[in-house]
Amino acid sequence: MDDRTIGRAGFLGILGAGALGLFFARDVTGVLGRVVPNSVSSVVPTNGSWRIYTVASMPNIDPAAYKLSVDGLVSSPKTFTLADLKAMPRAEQVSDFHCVTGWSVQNVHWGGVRLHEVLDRAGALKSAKALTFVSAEVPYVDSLTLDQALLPDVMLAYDMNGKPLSRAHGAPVRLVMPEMYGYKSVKWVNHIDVRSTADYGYWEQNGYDKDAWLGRSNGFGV
Ligand SMILES: Nc1nc2c(c(=O)[nH]1)N[C@H]1C(S)=C(S)[C@@H](COP(=O)(O)O)O[C@H]1N2
Ligand SMILES: [Mo]
Repeated sequence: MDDRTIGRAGFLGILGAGALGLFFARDVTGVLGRVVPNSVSSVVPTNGSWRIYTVASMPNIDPAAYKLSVDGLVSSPKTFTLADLKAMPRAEQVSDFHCVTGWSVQNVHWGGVRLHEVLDRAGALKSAKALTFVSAEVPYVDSLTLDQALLPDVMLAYDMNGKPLSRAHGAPVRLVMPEMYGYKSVKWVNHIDVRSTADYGYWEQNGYDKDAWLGRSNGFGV
């Protein structure tokens, strides 16, 4: 058990769990974390190290030229610069990261923005039910339903462990979806297509489990 994580529940109370039975809380500094460690972390004995993945070639994006476009089922399609994203309310969290191939990195500190910040500005329509995250690394892509994307610990991250996200980890902006296997956490995201259905992503089309929730697939299920 992770005592530090459990201890957080005592600070500022428990935030929404939603229908998914996930519980979150903020520590004294306001950083979000999971109250109950997920079953996956509790059977992973050591804190591993990252493997850097690409399927084509690693984009080299000038942060000053970066643009995130948000379009599809929205009332006003928008394009955000990195400065625009940084001007939005900042979100921070500590979460674990699990690749379905069996490695994990625990207690990663992320900084960025929640999805609702960009969706509110673009005005998601009633028919909007899912988001497709498109990487500058063509053809990498993956999707979340709107409900999944709006979980308290899902974010567009531009900082990792107190520093700007590195190129290898998806600079300047990647998706972080800690409740699901790492293939959902699209790196070098530069386009969010708001859609009516969540289409399968790159790895789901290439044999990875279509149910990406932690513990349900191969790897560390209990
Ligand atoms: N653009 C892009 N995003 C990606 C991938 C990739 O190959 N390309 N790999 C995914 C997988 S399978 C994992 S486990 C994580 C790995 O994150 P890292 O490369 O920062 O360690 O990125 C995910 N996002
Ligand atoms: Mo992965």
